[in-house]
Amino acid sequence: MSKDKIVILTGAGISAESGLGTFRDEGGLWAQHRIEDVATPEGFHRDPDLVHGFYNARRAHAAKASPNAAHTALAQLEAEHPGNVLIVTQNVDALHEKAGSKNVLHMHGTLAGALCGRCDHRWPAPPEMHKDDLCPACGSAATRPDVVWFGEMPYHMDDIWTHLAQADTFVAIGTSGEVYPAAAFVQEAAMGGAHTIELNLEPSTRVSDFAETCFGPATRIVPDWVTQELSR
Ligand code: BV8
Repeated sequence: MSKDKIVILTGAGISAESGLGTFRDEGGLWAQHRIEDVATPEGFHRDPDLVHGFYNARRAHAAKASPNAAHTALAQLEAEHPGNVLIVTQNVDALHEKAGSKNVLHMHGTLAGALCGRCDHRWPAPPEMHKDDLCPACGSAATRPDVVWFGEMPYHMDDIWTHLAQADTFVAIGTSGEVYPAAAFVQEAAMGGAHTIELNLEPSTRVSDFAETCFGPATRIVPDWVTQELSR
């Protein structure tokens, strides 16, 4: 059994078969809204009702969603692989945790979190958030979803760079490789000597950076890869 340190980056594609929309696929979330309007601080400032509505709908949808075979396979890998397994997810849903994964970093935040734009207080988000909600700590009407919008610094970046430098294997699952800094993780891991694998429905924009690729739905190719990894 290898004691490889495995770092896994997941994107919206791993949750697609759980019924949660991706961003850039046909009919995806960005097809219904412009990024600038719903996933930037400027868009939130311009129309907080629109942005709260966008995230309230996603929070309700995600709360009802169940993990699929890909999430479950990654939880099994964490439980049974003798080396360290870390999931860095771009996703704001909680499907990795619902599947049993413990070692998860949400670099773009979570739908389950609320943040005060005035005092930085964080608390569990209510099912619906509205622009007139008051921060439980400072009382300001400055509450927002605790997600990372475009132009904002993703969370846990120091930890993530350290783990990428130490990785023996880096796997990207269900991500188009369109958003930075996540899109650059494969190069960072490869520079540290990691073997790099892309598991995706179709080649991402960064496919040429990966040493190994496998294409198909995550619920098929991720369990297959985990079985192979655990038998090494
Ligand atoms: C930042 C919010 C720096 C929460 C999101 C170069 C360097 C650094 C930054 C930049 C740069 N160039 C541009 C930038 C700025 C920008 C950026 O990357 N822009 C892009 C559009 C070019 N990046 C940022 O602003 C980031 N911040 O860099 O800060 C900084 C420095 C100093 C000071 C301040 C800041 C912040 C980025 C975070 C933005 N927030 N989401 C939310 O609403 O969810 S990003 C958004 O896109 C999602 O969170 C998602 O995670 C992300 C990526 O999308 P994917 O997950 O890849 O999903 P996508 O739909 O694109 O693809 C799905 C894939 O799945 C496809 O490949 C498909 O084939 C596959 N698939 C589909 N079905 C299946 C499947 N695979 C398997 N099975 C299936 N069934």
